[in-house]
This record gives sequence, C-alpha cells and structure tokens, in this order.
Amino acid sequence: MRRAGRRLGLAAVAMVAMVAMVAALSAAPAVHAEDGYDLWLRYVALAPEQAAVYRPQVAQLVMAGDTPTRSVARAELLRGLAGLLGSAPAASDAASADGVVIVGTPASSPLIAAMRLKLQGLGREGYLIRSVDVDGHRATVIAANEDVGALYGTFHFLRLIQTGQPLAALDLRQAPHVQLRVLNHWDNLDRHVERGYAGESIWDWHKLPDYLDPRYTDYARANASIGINGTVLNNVNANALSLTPMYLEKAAALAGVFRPYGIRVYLSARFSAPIEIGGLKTADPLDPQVQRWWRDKADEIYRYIPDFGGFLVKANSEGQPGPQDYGRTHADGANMLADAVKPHGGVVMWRAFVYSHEEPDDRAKQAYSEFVPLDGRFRDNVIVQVKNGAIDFQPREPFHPLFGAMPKTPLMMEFQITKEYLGFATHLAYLGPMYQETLDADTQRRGKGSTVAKVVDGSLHGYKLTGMAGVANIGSDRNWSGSQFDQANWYVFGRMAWDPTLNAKPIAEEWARMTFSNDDDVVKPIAEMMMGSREAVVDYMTPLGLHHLMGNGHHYGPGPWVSGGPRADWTSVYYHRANQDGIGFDRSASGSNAVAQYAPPVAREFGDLKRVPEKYLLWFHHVPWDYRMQSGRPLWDELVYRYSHGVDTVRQMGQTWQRLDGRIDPERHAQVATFLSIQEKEAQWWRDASIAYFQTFSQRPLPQGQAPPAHSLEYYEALSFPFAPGH
Ligand code: GCV
Repeated sequence: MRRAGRRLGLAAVAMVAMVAMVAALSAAPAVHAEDGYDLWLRYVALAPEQAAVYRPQVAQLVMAGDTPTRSVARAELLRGLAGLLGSAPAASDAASADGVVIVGTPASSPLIAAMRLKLQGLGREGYLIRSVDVDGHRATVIAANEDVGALYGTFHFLRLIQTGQPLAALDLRQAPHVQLRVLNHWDNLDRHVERGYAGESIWDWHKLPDYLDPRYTDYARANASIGINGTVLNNVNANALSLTPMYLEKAAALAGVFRPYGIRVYLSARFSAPIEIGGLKTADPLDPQVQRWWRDKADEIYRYIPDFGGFLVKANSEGQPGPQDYGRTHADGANMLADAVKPHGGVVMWRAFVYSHEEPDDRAKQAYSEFVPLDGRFRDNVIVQVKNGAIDFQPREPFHPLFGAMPKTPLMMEFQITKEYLGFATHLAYLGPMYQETLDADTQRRGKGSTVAKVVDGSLHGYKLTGMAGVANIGSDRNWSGSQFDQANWYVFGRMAWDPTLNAKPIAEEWARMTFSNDDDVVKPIAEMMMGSREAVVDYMTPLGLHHLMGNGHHYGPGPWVSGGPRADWTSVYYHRANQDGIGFDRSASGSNAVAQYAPPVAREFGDLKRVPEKYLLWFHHVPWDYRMQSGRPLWDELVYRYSHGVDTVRQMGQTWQRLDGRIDPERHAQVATFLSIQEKEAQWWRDASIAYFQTFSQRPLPQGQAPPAHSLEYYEALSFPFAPGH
C-alpha cells in the first residue's frame, strides 16, 4: 500500500507539476518573447486598469480584409489588441455599439466613404485617425486613400495604445515628408554582412526562393510599422550575380513577402555587370550595346518583380567600377541606368560617396568637387544619395556640403544605422541625436532656416523625388540588430525618414515604452541614457571634431597611429595631423579650404577659429596645444577631459541600468548590463590609447586628477584583431 501510495503520490506530483508547467507555458508569452525578437511590436499585456480603459474603446472592428495589404493590417490590429488588452475586438459590418474601430479607404469601406473625410493631401501613404460619431456610437476611424496608408495608420493606432495614450478625442493626420524611405543592406550573397554586427545576412539566398523564413514577414512588419517602404537587398559593393535569373527569382520571392507591407525591393547594381554577366567587352555608358544590355536587364527584372524599385549604385569609389573608367561622368552612368528603368517607373539612387584614384588634397572635398558641376545633368528619375557627412559616418561630422548645393538635382540622405564607427553592436549609442543634428543643420543656401531636412524633404529646392536611406543594422541574430538598444536606431531611422523634423527624444521615449516598459520611472532613465549616449561615444573616441581614428580595415578600437598603406586618406594621421605644434585638419582658407564648399555664412562660421562650434574645432582647424578653450582650459587639457568624460558617462549609464534591475525582464536586462560593461572597458581603452598617443606630440602632463593610461602606447599599438566582425 505504502509503495503503491508512494507511486501514486509521485505520479500525482508529476501530474500536478506537468499541469502547472503546461499552465505556465500557455499563460506565458511565446518562448522567445523577451530575447528581443519582438522588437517594439511586443504587444505585451497592459496593466489591468489601463486595459480596462481601452477595451470598451476598441470593442468592435469594421474592416474588410480582402486585399493582401488590408489583410495584414487587420491581422496586425487583431494581434496587437489581443496581446495588449487580452482580447481582440469583435468583427462587425456596421457600427452597432460604442467602441468601434473602422479601418480602410473610401473604396473599401462604405462607412468611410459616407464620412466624406478630407483625405486630399494625404497621398498614397498618408492617413488620418479620428474620433467620430457614427449613428450615435463613439468610434475611431483610421482612413486613407490607399490600403498602405490604412496599414500605416493601423500601426500608428497600435502605437498610441502601446504607449498608453488616450483615444478619446483623436484627430491625427499624417503623411510622409519623404518618398523613398529605404534600408540599404550591405549583405553579400555568401551571407556575410559588410559592417554587420548582428550575425549573418537575414537573406538566406541558398534556401530562397522556396523557403520563406517567417522572419522575412516579421522584418516587413517591423519596417511597415515605422513607415519604411523600400529595401535594397544587396551590398553596394555589388556582385553582378545578383542580377542573374537565379538571384532575381530569389529577390522576387522576397518582394512577394514584402509587397503587402508596402515595401519595394531594390538592387545594388554592379556597373561592370554587362561585362561580367553579359559577355560584353565594355561597360561604357555611352556604348549603344551597353545601353541595350541594361534596358533588357531592366525589362527582365520587371518581369520577375513588377514593382521593382530600381537600382542603387556605388561607382568609382573604393575600387568599384564606374563610368569614369571610360572617361564618362557620374551623370552619364546614372542616366544610362535611369533610362533603362524609366519605362517601368523605377529610380536610380546614385551614391555620392566617391574617391578618385588620385589622392586628393582633402578627401572631404571630393564628392562636392565631382558632383556640383553635374547639377541639373541627371535624369528626373535619378536621386543622388549623399552620406550625412563628407568623410564616412564618423561619430560626429558636420553636415555634408553637398546638401543645399545641388538645387537642380534631387539629393537623398544616407545615414548609417549599423555602428561601424560607433562601437559595433556592443556600445550603446542611440543615433537619434546624430540624425537630428544633421537634419537640423542649416545649410543657409536660401537664407536662414535652409535646413538639411528641407533639402531632404525636397521643400528647399522643389525636388520632385525625395529619399532617405539607412545602412541596415539587421542580421540573423535573434534580436535582429546585435543588441537590444541597436533596435532603437532602426526605429528612429524609420521615424525620421517619415518626418525629418521629428525630435530624437520623444522617439527614444516611445521606443523605450514599447520595447521595455510603459512605467515612467523606467522610460525616463532609459531615454536619458539614450540621449547622452552618442555624445559619450564622440567624447571617448573622437572629441572636438577629431575623426577617422579607428583601427585599420576592421575599424574596431582606437588606431590614431594608423599610417602608411596604399592611400594616405585611409590613415588616421592624415586626419588628425597632430604634431608638436598642435592637432587638427586645417580646412579653413589657410588650409584645404574645404569650408568654401559651404554657403558663405556657414563657411565664415566654420572657417573662423573664434566662431567655429567647438564640437567641430579640429575638423576645420589645426589648433595649438595651449589654445584656450571656452572652458578656460588649454586644448590639451580639454581633450583629456573630454576623453575621460566619455568614459564617465558610460560608467553612469551602467549604474542607471543596474538600478533598473527587476524592472526589465532578466534576459534582456542581463545582456544590456554585460554590453555596457564591455562598452566601459572599451571606452577606457579608447581614452587611454588616444591619450598615450597624442601625449607624444603635446608633450604635456595630464591635467590634475586625470589617471594615466593603464598601458604603454606600444601595448595599444601592438593589439591586433584579425577576426573583428563585419570586415
Ligand atoms: C560598403 C566605408 C565602409 C565600407 C563601405 C563604404 C561605402 O568605407 O568602411 O565598408 O562599403 O564606406 O559606403 O561604400
């Protein structure tokens, strides 16, 4: 009996444990819910009292799901509301009670058609969200001219609930300020991602077109939720094979997944493809055979992908082939491709990140020198893609002088989301303030207020085509971006591409609410950490306008001593120009005169040692070590102080994060905590190595209270990282 009883007891215990486990599992969110996979679309249950307020406001849904886009919008709304509120609204054909949500277009919804809403001016992608009265019932309408607008409106509506905003008296109208809002994937066909720190490429080319990883759909959802409407699948350092039928079929499969989400596929085109895959002897853009080849290629691509967006091209830059190989201009090259895609409605995004074969007196001047003379010579379906600054995505650069300088040629912004120069995936650096700093910068090309944002949204020069590109930080890692906080950079890019006048801080807050917690006492410290984080990176890597001081090739860690090699403008010494007298690149009239590429009032400000903002001091001037800074300190002391300040800020970020222990799910909290400790270690390394190196020129003691570097300069110089990621 006892034995039997004991067995029974064990079985009962096992049964109870199993039931408890099953109950726990079914009550718990999806298995991987808090590893970051769900991004800002977690839709976790709101606090009961909050859910109780929303539930009656979204009790019914009137929405036809009979087109692919309406169907994904509907599914998202049901999924979101079920997650947030514990129950999805009931489907209905009419507003028969309070709390109806009506979504659609006048064409798809008789209710919306009857409302006669002012949808003019919203275009294809805009929407309005409004609290209305329908037959005496309180309702919310999400209306647009086209399905994709209704999809964007749906995501906006969900965001309101995700971030705890009231729904009672809504009157929102939104339309994108920028037409092409695209991610640029620097993904190779072997799945290596150039400057990628989040695993392999998410495009599993080998299994495409047959296997469509569900991740592709989640990628599309995430992009649509922030208004991104285009993706360039392959690296700008392009392989011509991407344009062969085998790969076009794969790209078409991806385009099929993305289409309902309003996302078009683009491809980077290798300029020499007519030779490599076309069997021609030349890729000369003025050669009729070459032109014919591209026209045929475009026709072929559009047979696979009828809504193909067009080409992105890196030409005559860093060894890539281009029209200059045949004595032709960038305009000749771009126009040939533009003519090929024009009949299909495609565009060409032609990059202005160029290097000539001859070393220039100042690389910062190159793009302007090559492109400004071509203003007005591009076809109307070409847009020139310009990096935010003239060198290369440094932690801080003044705005690119091309912005505002090509009134007759649409220019689009290229930001880097992946943090090639800002600590890869382990450093927390929220890029919102950096994007905002560039977009808010005043080119003064048409008087004061001629901001870069107005160049990008086309309003300054009346561009017909507008765009913003972000070099993606997305990979196969479960958390997509290599770290939890790097998701915020994808997010803020999308939000600012939609509206370049948005501020970084509210975006950080809304992201933190959706990603971590809706509690103000969690959101506030996180947003503060984020807002200070990029400045901290600037301080511990490249303070006061220094730039391009990273390790050679892989760009990991400090390398201010980098010299030699094939080109001077690939070294650090070329950029910092430190010597016994001082430090900094003289780009004023007494130096390379790069300042002259800006509008005169800006040139005067940047070119004047007394007026240049200190954050750009060493970008534009070579300054003596004892130069008196605004703080009253000599330059050398200020430099050391800034390096240390960067490290201190990271330490404080770590402490702030520790205080949030218990307020964030343990898995993500632990990962962020570890990454912050890596960042602190590496910030210290940057500071120490940089100080050790520059002290050999300044020959000055460290200011009082400043700790000496932990190691000798030789130690730092000897460190080697042959396998750093992303190279
Ligand atoms: C895709 C920098 C990067 C390169 C990148 C290049 C570009 O030089 O280090 O990896 O190449 O910019 O933007 O074309």
